[in-house]
Amino acid sequence: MSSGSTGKQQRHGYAFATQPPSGVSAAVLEWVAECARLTMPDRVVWLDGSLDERQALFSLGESEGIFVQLNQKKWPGCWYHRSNSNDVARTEHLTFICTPSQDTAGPTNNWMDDKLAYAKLRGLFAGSMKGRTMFVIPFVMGPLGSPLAKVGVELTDSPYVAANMGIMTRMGLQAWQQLGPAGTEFTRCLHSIGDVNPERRYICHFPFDNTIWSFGSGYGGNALLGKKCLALRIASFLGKQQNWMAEHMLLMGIESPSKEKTYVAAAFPSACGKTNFAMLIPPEKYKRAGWKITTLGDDIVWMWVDKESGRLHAINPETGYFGVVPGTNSKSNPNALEACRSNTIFTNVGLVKLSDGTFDVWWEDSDWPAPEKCINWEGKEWTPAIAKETGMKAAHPNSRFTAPMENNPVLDPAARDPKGVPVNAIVFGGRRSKTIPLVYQAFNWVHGVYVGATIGSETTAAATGQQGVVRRDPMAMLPFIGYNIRDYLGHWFRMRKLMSDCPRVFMVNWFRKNDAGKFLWPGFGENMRVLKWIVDRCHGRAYARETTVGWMPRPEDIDIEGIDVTLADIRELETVSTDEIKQEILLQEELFLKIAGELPKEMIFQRELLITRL
Ligand code: GTP
Ligand code: SPV
Ligand code: MN
Repeated sequence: MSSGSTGKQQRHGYAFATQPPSGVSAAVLEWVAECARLTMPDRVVWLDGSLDERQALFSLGESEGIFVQLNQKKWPGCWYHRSNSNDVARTEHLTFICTPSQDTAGPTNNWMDDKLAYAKLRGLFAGSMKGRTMFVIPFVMGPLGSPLAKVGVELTDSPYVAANMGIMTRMGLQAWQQLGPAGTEFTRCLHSIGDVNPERRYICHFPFDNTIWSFGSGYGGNALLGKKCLALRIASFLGKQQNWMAEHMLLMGIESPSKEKTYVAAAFPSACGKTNFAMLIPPEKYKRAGWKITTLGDDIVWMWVDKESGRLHAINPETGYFGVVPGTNSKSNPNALEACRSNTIFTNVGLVKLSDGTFDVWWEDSDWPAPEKCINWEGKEWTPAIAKETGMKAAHPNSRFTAPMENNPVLDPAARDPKGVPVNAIVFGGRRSKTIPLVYQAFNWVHGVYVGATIGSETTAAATGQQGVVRRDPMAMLPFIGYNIRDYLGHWFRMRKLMSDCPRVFMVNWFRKNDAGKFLWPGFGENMRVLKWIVDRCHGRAYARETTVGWMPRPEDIDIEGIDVTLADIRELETVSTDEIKQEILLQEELFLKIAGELPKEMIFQRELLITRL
């Protein structure tokens, strides 16, 4: 390792710090030294989170061929990255919870004995950073000063990961301050891109050691360790012990014409509409009436019971959006598009060379006409003709933008408030072409937990594997629960006892199709019409009828003025077929059998009640 006499490493005129700043705790120094001895980087660089440094990370990445600068007139501060084509989604089969006992991980997680996992990964990490730079990335998840804010340190050999962490987390010197000069409580995140070989790819979590080791992938959820690994898997494990919750949810504010504010947290599985819902623009008529939607977060919430009010409060631990690109346009999600206008990283979209030699990006269903040609996510030449002939995509269906939340024109004023916001409603949802109605409300919290626990959803491109098959995805957390699902569900039931007033619970499905395979509901901004019913229910205003699955609006309770949806469509969308629900209960067995013998009794009661109602 060369530190240089000045403690700085020159890179394109910028000097990265090669010595730790003052105030870094001994525990951090020791751990970084230990990891450096294992991975043997040529140099260790201590990131401070400054803007100049971010620029230097991009320049360094550019010289390594992993970043391409986009046309700065059209895309100020924006960069393009293409990952290895075998490394474009989360790999759930290579993701492990590593503990002494398999029971801690439970039946839905891949488990590895912790000692074996350390031994195996030590072998992979040994010398893996030779000839490379190790970046020390200090970061905080959660607003500084929040009771739940957590410090993490990620060591990585990827400038792409470092630049992303700078957008997605509170990265930099403030993390050392939050930890304190004697601090020992931080999540130890070790990452190396290795040789990006799926055969040598492991994403390992050691919840008892507050440690994450990830090897062989540079893709988002596998490599930005503050996100799914820390803020969901490790955090859910901690939350169970400390009476709080880490959930795969968006968080949004709804202001009514009378300035009443309602906060909704919603759990939809990956690539099922969280980012879109969190940023929705109400239809013209609602805007005119004074309805406003604001975003607090689009992927993760941490929730705890506020001592004073006895209500559930929530924060978004992140500071950016790692969002699905294809389909993002000025009609579907103008706010997301606006958020991507500057200081954004585009990963695995099409790269277009302009006539002046600068670069643009393109993706399917964007606002811009298709280019004559571009380089697609696999690095191959793409043309509209090739696309037509072979079905080749310019952008990978799971291509992503990394955009700072500051760029969101409808960022909620409380988005950085350490006290969080009180949650009025929890909304569950899935991608279901049949069976599940547009919206219903659970009878109470316990029923709501059953509804969330039995979510089924058609799989998407966000994870590798077969797509479009219905799988159970409890609370949209199946890939992210950091411990035994039995205890996770028990925790949800138990949380009710800690609250004096609890959020109302709903289920939605934007994806129901008719027999011709066409979506019955227009979705996106028009989801406001469903949201209004939810908000009104929260405040005891809207009408609902009791059905076998829960409280439902009458068809006339969903406003369809100004959209191409008829009352008959709404009836179809809200149809609950006894036969289909029976089928659904049978499908739930897939989950129940896994937890057999240990299923929280509330789950069994709720299923019995549902069967009785049928
Ligand atoms: P992750 O970032 O993977 O957790 O996903 P997400 O839940 O934030 O999903 P996102 O909002 O990015 O939506 C993914 C895809 O779902 C989009 O590309 C849209 O095509 C589709 N989608 C989102 N909202 C709607 C909707 O209301 N109706 C329909 N039909 N499709 C939607
Ligand atoms: C998801 O897959 O749910 C995402 C993207 O939000 S990733 O960060 O890759 O997990
Ligand atoms: Mn997600």
